[in-house]
Amino acid sequence: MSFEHILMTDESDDEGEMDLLTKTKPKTQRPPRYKVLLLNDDYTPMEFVVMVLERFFGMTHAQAFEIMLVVHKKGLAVVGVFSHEIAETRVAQVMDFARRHQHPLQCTMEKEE
Ligand code: TYC
Repeated sequence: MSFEHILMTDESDDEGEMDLLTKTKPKTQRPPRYKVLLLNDDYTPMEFVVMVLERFFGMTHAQAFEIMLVVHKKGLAVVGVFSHEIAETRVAQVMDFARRHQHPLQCTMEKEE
């Protein structure tokens, strides 16, 4: 558990001075999120990448085409942000699908922040 230190004035002090107290407040931990990244290469057909984005990331054809072009032009793009388990599954699904079709398409995950 992490704690947040808060500076407070002590009102029990009748001298009218500002005494600084430190309080600890339990901070709720949010589960970490993971970015799933798709990487460009020179060989995977554009239409295959579009199909991957539709099939595994629930994108429409138009959304998938747009993101595919971002990857093609910029080298990579974040295609979704998920829990560790979901991100791992999506990466495995993409890598397996690409391998079975003998395309060198690469998909990875990285912790957010
Ligand atoms: N650069 C590929 C081509 O010109 C297309 C491509 C796009 C490949 C996105 C991978 O993640 C990728 N055929």
